[in-house]
Amino acid sequence: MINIKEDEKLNILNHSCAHLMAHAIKHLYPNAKFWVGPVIESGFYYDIDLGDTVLTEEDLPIIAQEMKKISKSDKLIKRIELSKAEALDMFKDDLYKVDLINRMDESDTIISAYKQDDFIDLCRGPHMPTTKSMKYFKLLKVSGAYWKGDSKNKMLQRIYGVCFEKEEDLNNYLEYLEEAKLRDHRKIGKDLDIFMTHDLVGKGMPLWLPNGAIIRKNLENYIYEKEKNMGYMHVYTPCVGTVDLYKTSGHWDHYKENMFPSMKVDEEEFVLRPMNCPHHMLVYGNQLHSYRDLPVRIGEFATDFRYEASGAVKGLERVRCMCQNDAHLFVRPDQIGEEFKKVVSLILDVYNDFGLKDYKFRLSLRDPEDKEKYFDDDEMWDSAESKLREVLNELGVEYFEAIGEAAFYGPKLDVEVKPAVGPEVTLSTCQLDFLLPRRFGLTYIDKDGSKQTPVVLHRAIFGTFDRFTAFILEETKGILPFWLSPVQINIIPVNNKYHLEYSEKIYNELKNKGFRVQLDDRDEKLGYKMRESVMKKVPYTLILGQKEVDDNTISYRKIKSEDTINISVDEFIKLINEENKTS
Ligand code: TSB
Ligand code: ZN
Repeated sequence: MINIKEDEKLNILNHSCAHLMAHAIKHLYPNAKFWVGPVIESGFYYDIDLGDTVLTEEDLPIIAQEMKKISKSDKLIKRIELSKAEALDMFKDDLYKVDLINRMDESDTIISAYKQDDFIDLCRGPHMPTTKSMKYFKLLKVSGAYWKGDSKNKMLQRIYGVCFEKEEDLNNYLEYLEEAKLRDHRKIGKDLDIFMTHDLVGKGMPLWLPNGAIIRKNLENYIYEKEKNMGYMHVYTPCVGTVDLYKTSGHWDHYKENMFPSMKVDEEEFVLRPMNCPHHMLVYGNQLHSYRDLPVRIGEFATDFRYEASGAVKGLERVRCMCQNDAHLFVRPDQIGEEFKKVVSLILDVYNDFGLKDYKFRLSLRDPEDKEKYFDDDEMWDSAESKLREVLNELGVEYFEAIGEAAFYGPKLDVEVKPAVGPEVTLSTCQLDFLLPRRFGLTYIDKDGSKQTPVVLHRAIFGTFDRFTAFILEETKGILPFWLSPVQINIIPVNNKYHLEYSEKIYNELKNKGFRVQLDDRDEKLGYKMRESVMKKVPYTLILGQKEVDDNTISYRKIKSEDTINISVDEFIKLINEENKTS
């Protein structure tokens, strides 16, 4: 989709539209004060202080109408240049503008403002020449936003909008937004009873409902089998640790703002864990290891807690309580390349099984100039980074490099995906780490009898079960592969009076074979039940009537298809057995 911020023309147009909106708001609410109104990837927003007035979606068309009026009146948009003193004087009654002016660099000797008719606003520009340029816009939503993003500050109101040069572009964009809304996993998750949230549990803490739990269990089984075959050993460890554990790992110093606050029990101080690495370090350290034992691969489906800002939490995609498909791979330095290759191959294998195509690999490297952010061992960094590149090239994987994005402890590879709504997120990750094993004093006995420190690869293929589920719900629009669907087969008797007995027989047969099957024997019309079956995205709907009873067959309709197919029960079982395979 188009990135408005990066398209120069659209950027200026949207910025000017933000001013047009502020202008209209000033007409409608003369006491309104304005904070900032930037252009973003999907249009623009403006943060506004309206005193005690709280806007709702219903106010947006009224504001839009006033905007149209100003637009039509074709007012010139003029640039005015001011000294800092003049600017401070001009906006002296507006604490937000004064704050902005005072934050400007001393080198900003000239401050610009833009004036259109009776409205003036501080702005770097540039802008469109007249208000008439902003004809095809739409105000999209309104929400609360703390001043400067700080929850201790006043809550302002943020109105989002978007503007295009042509009506057709606007309509296409709005259509795309409508479609994205339907694809949003929060909607699908609700429609298909996959997860819920509740204020009494808290923000960012979804509850997985039975349908969601079936998906998650199947994902766990799927990845567990793959990992087991690759020599992973799975463990269970507690989702708390003492503060000392996280001081040892370094998280307490470097990751504290992402953690829940600590709690005291007797004499011990605990934290909910944000990551599982420290626990897995201890598991590795529990035994002596020889160079021959490595790689040691310790996996866990592990619950973590992270403090995510309340405005950032989103369905299953960004949560405060999550379950990682985590593993820590302890390798000798000479095994880094090979092990990394196995991880990337596993990622490709899994994405292929799910038919995922829309993703990007990002290789995050250090900035060699930045000696502070990255631990200082150029040789180690160079060799690790070139090994990762080599592997990616060998596998023919397309990737882009992000210099200066590596973690303090090593380079990493992330898989970036775009959700239906909102910015890109990371799904899979594989991070090299030279430091953590040192902090925990981990060793292996090398060939010559000397003690050496292993290197660790942190990796999560699904990322978290939460985020992965969110993503596949959006990618598939809720039509999951057969093996993952909560209800795989829905049986509808044409007439309960005559066909229920046969339907029950088929139901039992399929159920006994281990399929997730449902019998819809409600007293509702056939058409209604069939529509509901499609709405619930059930892969196979069986319609059993007199013909099927007489021939001992079944008729099925596959999701996304209009055809009804009649086959023998055995043939049908063969068909779904095939579909039940995960790859
Ligand atoms: C891979 N220690 C490593 C681990 O060994 C680690 O925790 N890496 S992480 O911080 O990148 O998290 C792993 C994955 O969890 C991410 O790639 C992302 O897919 C997922 N994730 C991170 N934060 C959230 C969140 N708030 N909600 C849902 N999933 C998340
Ligand atoms: Zn880790």
